[in-house]
Amino acid sequence: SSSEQTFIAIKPDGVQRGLVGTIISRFEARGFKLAAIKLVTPGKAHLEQHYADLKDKAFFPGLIEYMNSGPICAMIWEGVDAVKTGRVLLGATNPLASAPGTIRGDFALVTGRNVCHGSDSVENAKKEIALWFKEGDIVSWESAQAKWIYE
Ligand code: YYY
Ligand code: MG
Repeated sequence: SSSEQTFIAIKPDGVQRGLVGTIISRFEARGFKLAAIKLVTPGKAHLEQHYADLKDKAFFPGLIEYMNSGPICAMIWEGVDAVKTGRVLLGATNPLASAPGTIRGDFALVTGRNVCHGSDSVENAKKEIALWFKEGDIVSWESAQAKWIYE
């Protein structure tokens, strides 16, 4: 679909393992444009809201503890089909099912330490962006590369 925004987060394991630059590079190199970025420890209530759809799952408490265990690099990436293509760049939820070349397929082994988050639909991307960012934190800018990336 046309140009859209997605919410991508590097989870505490990704930050601790020094993968912030690598993950940013993959989105940049693909042609996506960074619209917002911050390093945050938002706390349990915020993380429970982010994963509210999963609150009845057995893994939920562990998931929240893991997400609350260190800083998260929260980002908005923008471009054509950013939501679906962002998920392709991340790989499958279970890293063992992720193809090499994906972030999880290259840098993770288990679901509970899968390094990164990406919105799964345009609707959820909008919700997540609103949860993680204030409007003033989101930058609208024209990339000098755009004419070389888009026809
Ligand atoms: O969107 P995605 O992150 O790929 O998976 P979700 O089904 O939304 O689950 C969110 C998050 O929860 C996942 O990235 C790891 C964790 N999780 C888990 O620990 N164990 C599972 N069986 C499923 C998900
Ligand atoms: Mg999800």
